[in-house]
Amino acid sequence: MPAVDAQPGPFSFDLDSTALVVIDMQRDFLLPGGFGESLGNDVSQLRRTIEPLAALMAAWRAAGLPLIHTREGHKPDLSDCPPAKLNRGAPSMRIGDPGTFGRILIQGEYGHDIVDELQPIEGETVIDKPGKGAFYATELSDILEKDGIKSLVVTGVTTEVCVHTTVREANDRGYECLVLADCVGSYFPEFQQVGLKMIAAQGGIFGWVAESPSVIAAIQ
Ligand code: TIU
Repeated sequence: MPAVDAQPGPFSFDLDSTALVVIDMQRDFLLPGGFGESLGNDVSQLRRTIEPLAALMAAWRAAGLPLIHTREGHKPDLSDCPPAKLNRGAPSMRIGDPGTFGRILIQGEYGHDIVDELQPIEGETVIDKPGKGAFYATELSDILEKDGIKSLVVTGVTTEVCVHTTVREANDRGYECLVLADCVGSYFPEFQQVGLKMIAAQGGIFGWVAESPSVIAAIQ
């Protein structure tokens, strides 16, 4: 059973029951000129994850292990977007409004899809989720159960929002979660730092934290 150096201690996982989850690496969040940047966010804080994540995904695929992508977004008629979410933010910069890369966070739009460098390949699961967490109103739980998955290696954006919501719930559902510091990103450096600390504090209160090169070494 491979083990990697992690906080608060070694993370052991079984190759037969571990999935890599790549959360919301979408153009709307990551591309210069996109929705995220138009809200005043520094997208370079997220873009630093693309290169290490591409290397990790290549190694994960070479090892023949399951890879799950998620995308945050909504149906074109917004029927799956609660008013509490829709009415957030400056008018004209809300979900469904026209943005640089199509209607903001709407399924089928260019901006809603995953960045070119990290596009899914045939056979990989893509979960479209209306919430921050990857379990709410999605088929993720059924897929993990069907495939006998017990551990998750979690990557993507943003650390304190969709990554945290997903990992917290995965932990409650009984999954052991390893979050990779170099493959998760926040627009806010202080949230990145404290967001990672929160996971591994108190003896790993809801997960473990490591760096991707140690996972790549463990699966080769
Ligand atoms: N994917 C994800 O984290 N969605 C967000 O809206 N994150 C922000 O930090 N805004």
